[in-house]
Amino acid sequence: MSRIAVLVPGKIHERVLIRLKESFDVIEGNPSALGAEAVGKIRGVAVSGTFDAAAIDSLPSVELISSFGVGYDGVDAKHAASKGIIVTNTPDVLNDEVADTAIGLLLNTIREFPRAENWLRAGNWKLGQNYPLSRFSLKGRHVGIYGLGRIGQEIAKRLEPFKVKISYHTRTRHPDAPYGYYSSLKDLAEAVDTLISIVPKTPQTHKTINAEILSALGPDGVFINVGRGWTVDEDALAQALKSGTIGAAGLDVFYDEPNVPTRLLDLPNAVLLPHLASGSVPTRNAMADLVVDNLVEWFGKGKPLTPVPETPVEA
Ligand code: NAP
Ligand code: 8YV
Repeated sequence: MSRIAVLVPGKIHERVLIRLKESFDVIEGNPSALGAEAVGKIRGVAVSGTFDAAAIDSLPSVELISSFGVGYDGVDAKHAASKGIIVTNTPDVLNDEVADTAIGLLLNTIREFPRAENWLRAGNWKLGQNYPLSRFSLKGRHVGIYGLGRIGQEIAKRLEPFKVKISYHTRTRHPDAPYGYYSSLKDLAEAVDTLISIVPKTPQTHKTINAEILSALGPDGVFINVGRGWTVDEDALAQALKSGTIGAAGLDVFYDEPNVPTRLLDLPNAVLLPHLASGSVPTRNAMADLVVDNLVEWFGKGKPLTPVPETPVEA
């Protein structure tokens, strides 16, 4: 008996391919290179990155699109839902890794550890010099978290032992959260001196970190982004860092990855990482497993494990 066909349209974690091949007929590459009969057999997709409306429409028999990553902004989930097609993502299994990265990036940005290491490697220490004292300290800061979802909550929990004050902005208040709530991002930015962004890429979050918000954060302000580059007006951020409108920034994500603007690369007060917040072997393996397990569960038991909110089935 022939097995169910699953399309892998582009590059994906190797473990996804290995595990998929245990249960499915895996078709790799662009479906436009396949004949109509082969395309018609594809019932599942495993994708890392983009799968737009046209790609969805090109597969007449597709039932489930399993997306690698918790952010599924590359997949047109609304369009899929309108056709009764399920989209799944990989929530929760990466919360700890991403929250740990946010804390590491925050400390690197505030205490300048990457710059200090470069200074040591350049031979300055043995010349009898001392690395300059960092301008900023985490001690006594008021940290605002923009997005208190699965990952934002883990970031907040990790911040508690640092004895900083913690506040947040989301559209929906979390009455049980022991942190200050601000119903607007502007009010949050005015109240805090440190802002961590961990919101998804949506039409509502586009360039919401703009000149006004950065100015509200102030000259001692530190901005950290582990959410999506889409959320930031990078021109305004580079200008704010250069002019001293804010003090420093730590960024794991960028507007047009992997293109990091020169105006950010040139700044000494920006710590820049290549979108690696979930990038450890164990966490990426767990994400890969969840991509495959969603397909296995759907085709085996008729119930996906982690459908996205737009999708027309209950979790
Ligand atoms: P989540 O559980 O869905 O949480 C999202 C949070 O953002 C919620 O608190 C939500 O609250 C808030 N939010 C959404 N839209 C908002 C808006 N317009 N204004 C204010 N708050 C808004 O998602 P998650 O699992 O924590 O992941 C968050 C995002 O992090 C992902 O979507 C992904 O883009 C990014 N991410 C990045 C990496 C990386 O490698 N750097 C890794 C993992 C995830 P309300 O709905 O109440 O507003
Ligand atoms: C991944 C992420 O790096 O989960 C997300 O939303 O941004 C990261 O964990 C990405 O999805 C893999 O390409």
